[in-house]
Amino acid sequence: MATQTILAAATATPSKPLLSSSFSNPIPLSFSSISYPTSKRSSSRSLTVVSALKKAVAVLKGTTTVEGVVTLTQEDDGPTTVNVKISGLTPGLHGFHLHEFGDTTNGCISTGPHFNPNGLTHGAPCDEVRHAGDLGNITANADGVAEATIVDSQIPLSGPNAVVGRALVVHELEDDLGKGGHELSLSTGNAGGRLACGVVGLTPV
Ligand SMILES: [Cu+2]
Ligand SMILES: [Zn+2]
Repeated sequence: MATQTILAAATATPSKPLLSSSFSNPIPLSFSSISYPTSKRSSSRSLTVVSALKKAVAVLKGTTTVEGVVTLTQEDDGPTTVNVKISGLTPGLHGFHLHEFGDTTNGCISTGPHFNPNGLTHGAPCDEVRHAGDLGNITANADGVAEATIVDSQIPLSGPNAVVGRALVVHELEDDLGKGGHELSLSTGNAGGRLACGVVGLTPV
């Protein structure tokens, strides 16, 4: 049926057959050439609606009892909201980052360094100089459960710096946010071992 439609369009408007078919919609095709600007506008609008809300999830696991689920949502080109719930931690602060690779073939080690598309040094989420993946610390309560909502503009779910396919990692120790004076402060925040990690994947909205 689509083939017949395109042939009909080509016959009806031989001057612009490709454009007419590109923006074709259920409107009768004899209208295509005269209603072309309208068709184009409605086509753009429908694409915007489709991409308005994006959602992703990471299921964090490791070699210990630490585990969790993290969801990420982004509306249009706005900031990404990260909802974290991780259990099995020691009470207190734990570094929490978006690492470069969604590769767990060698456990959390193979997720690589912090996601750093701008080539900067490690910092706090509120710093201008930071890795895009620097999400700071999450705090576990006396039961070892950390729940947090993080809103961040450097971890989009689409576009050139999209984090889908990369990994979230929770660490053994507190992230010093680049200010600890340790040799690892400006690369990892000296946050210690990687307790659990999970690859960020798209999920239904
Ligand atoms: Cu990390
Ligand atoms: Zn970092």
